[in-house]
Amino acid sequence: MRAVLSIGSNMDDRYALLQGVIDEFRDDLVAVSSIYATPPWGVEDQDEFLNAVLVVDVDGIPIELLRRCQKLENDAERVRTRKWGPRTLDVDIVQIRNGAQELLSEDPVLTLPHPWAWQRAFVLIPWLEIEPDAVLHGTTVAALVENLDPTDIEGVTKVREF
Ligand code: A4P
Ligand code: MG
Repeated sequence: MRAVLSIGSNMDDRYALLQGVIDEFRDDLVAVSSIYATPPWGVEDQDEFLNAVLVVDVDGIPIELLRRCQKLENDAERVRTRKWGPRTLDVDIVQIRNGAQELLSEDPVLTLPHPWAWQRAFVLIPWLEIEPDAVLHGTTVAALVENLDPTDIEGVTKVREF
């Protein structure tokens, strides 16, 4: 299966934390976006984030991928203080596909696609960079980006490549 992962960090050595995710998935990597600096979304009184999106090709079932993502978060000694609050590392599964088929799940343990992705510039813009034809909820990611608030789009700035 193919999975689109969104990774983010706004604490400690943000570059190293994101690089650690790339290293973990190095054998499964299909594509990886540049690193973007992004203003905090949801809870605004916290530091700037670095975000990126990767596409991986993995075997196994979706919950195993979620556990792998959560292990990375735990290894980063992430402490959960508050929803949408500061974090050393966040690894979210945005979408899982089998061929052209998008997996849908309303299970709170693994909701697919990720419930907020469609309105998050920090997910959609890096994703568009690596999959210009991507589709989410039946809408192209390009169209979702066009519908974002222009200030949200401007806030997401490319910093460098991995
Ligand atoms: N979960 C359900 N579906 C998924 C999925 N598709 N991918 C469950 C990953 N996890 C999923 O997550 C809570 C629960 O979501 C987990 O138990 C998992 O089983 P969490 O990581 O413990 O809590 P959280 O991350 O604080 O909450 P939440 O709602 O997941 O926050 P988000 O959506 O991760 O947003 N602003 C910028 N600029 N950049 C960011 O990266 N990130 C967030 C966090 C907020 N603002 C941001 C950024
Ligand atoms: Mg999360």
